[in-house]
Amino acid sequence: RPKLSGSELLCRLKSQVQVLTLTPDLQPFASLSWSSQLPVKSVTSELGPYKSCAVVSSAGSLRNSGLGKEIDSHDAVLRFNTAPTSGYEKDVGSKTTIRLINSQVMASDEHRFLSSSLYSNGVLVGWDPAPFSANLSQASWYNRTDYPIFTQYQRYRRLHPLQPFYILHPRFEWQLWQQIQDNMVEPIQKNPPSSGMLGTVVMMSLCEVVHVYEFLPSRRKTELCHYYQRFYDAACTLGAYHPLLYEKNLVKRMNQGTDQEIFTHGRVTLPGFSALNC
Ligand code: NCC
Repeated sequence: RPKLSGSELLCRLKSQVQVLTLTPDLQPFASLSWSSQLPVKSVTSELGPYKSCAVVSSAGSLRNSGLGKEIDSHDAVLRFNTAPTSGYEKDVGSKTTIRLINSQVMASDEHRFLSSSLYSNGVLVGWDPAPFSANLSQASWYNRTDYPIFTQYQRYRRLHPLQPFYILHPRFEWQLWQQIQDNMVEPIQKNPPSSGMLGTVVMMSLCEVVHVYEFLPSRRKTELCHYYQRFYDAACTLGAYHPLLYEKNLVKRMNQGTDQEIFTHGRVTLPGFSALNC
């Protein structure tokens, strides 16, 4: 199979991957009493379009980056899981427009999802690793999520009824996974892409241009897992469960910025889907 160019890859992504969130009209939700708690429309028809966006990975290499001002200058900023801004403004900024959280964060007591103010700013988007090619039928995913996200979702919505809160459709996870696999020669593990990759594509569907910070590590590359924790593990940057290395390879090939910008700023520049002429 011929290796695709960066712009061919971008067009593939645009045509093959649909960013979709759960809505009350979808089965099995349509027949469940709490379905009215789900947003009526999918995330891409309710948010944006934004001009310029930032995706802030949680990587340890953000430490001492001084990127905070630049990150906050974007129209919308996406952050992940438990990544804080308070106390780290100089390096990661303080604006949070969207927070993408995995089901482990939504469901575990440790992260105080229901009570911590960390999650109460901006728009929440949750996701759970679904079995390969999952549809929404009872048998495949809804009753077999990795973590009990739907009970947590209902609780959270009751406590924060005005905060927008979406859940990614598992089909989106696997459409994106398929694009990663289609562009690799080796077979990759059948686990969904990391939050970082999912969030990047969510923003590509909401923004004209997307800047991703420290997903491709800069000269500050470190084994420090997160900028906000004293925990060292190279697998955070290179991947274990998620096909992270393959995701990064794909993003590298789609990058429209320079290698120098990656080296100095850990910054990748991707066009939003609306800006592509395919
Ligand atoms: O660590 P995590 O990811 O929350 O990081 C968010 C995204 O930033 C990118 N990243 C992070 C660290 C690093 N050194 N380099 C990076 O490129 C990745 O793209 C990553 O997705 C996740 O993807 O949801 C993940 O979540 C954590 C964990 O569940 C949450 O942080 C909550 O504690 C997972 N860690 C564990 O399960 C132990 C991680 O594997 C994936």
